[in-house]
Amino acid sequence: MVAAPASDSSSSRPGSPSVSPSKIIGSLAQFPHYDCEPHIGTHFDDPSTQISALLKADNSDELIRDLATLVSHRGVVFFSSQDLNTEEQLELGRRLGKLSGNPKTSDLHKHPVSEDTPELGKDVSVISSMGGIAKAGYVEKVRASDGWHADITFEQIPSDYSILKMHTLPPVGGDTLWASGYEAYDKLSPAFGKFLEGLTALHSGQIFTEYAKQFDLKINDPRGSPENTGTDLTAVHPVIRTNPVTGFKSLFVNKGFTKRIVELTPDESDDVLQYLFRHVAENHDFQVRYRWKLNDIAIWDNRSAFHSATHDYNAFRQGNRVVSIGEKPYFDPNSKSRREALGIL
Ligand SMILES: O=C(O)CCC(=O)C(=O)O
Ligand SMILES: [Fe+2]
Repeated sequence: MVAAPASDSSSSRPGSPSVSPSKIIGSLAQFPHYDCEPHIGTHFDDPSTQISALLKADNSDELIRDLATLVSHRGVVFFSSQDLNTEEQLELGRRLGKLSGNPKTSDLHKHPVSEDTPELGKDVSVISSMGGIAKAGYVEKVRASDGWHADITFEQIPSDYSILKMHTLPPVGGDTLWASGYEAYDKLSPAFGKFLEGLTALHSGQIFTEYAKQFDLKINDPRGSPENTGTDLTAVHPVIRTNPVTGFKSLFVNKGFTKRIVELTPDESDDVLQYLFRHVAENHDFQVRYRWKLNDIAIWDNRSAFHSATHDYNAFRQGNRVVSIGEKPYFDPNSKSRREALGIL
């Protein structure tokens, strides 16, 4: 068992496990929105709702804390046509984590191989069709579902939230998909879920070590936490993780970075991981697919949602991503599944 460290008890976080669905939206209820799918995704689709205004509002701490809570419950939240600039995106990244209770030592992530562009700095990752980290390890003609991952799970202290703003889009294509880690857990049989709860898995960012070698880059260090240091981009995390904001159990292995379930034989590990990767990729009842428009923003919780880009276009596509660092992943044996906590049958 991987127990919750005392300082990270879910009871000191906003959004306790007993929160009712109508309370999840909190102070954001005043802005037009709808749920994209039953289990994942909420969209603030009216361009009069601007995150830049939330950041400056008198009750901005309440609004941003409620936004973090909403993202943690819904997996991903979309905002249409945003004027948020890079400085504000960085501010949002810092405040989402802090207001939802991440450790004092957690800051914005510096990607191991992010370029130090003078205009953007190392706290922003450029997500580009032209290359860079979004294309590292990408192979043409592999199954599109090969791309499912959660961001930077190879770090000792991985990410809580990612914020992606797309400023350049192809005329059609380049959608992104997200999948719910909560529903992925809830859709397993109770017996299989219990079996996974005792296990841990090795995550590796080897593709970025290779990328650094190929382009003669120095691995950035430290990367948003004093514990995210050095050039060994591997970490062991629980297979089922408790999200500290919601208190819900989530599946926490992903095709992009998870290599091995530590307690199983290599053959057992390969088969169980293959099953779980297919479980995420093939259950479109807990996925949402987002068709981007210019300057839209997606904010997701990497602790309990997976995502995958779609490489189906032949044009320039680019956005800026800010990733914040959360807490050391843990499994609280007393935590509930989402369906159990919300009373969803
Ligand atoms: O390009 C996309 O749609 C998503 C890329 C990605 O994985 C990310 O921004 O974390
Ligand atoms: Fe990603």
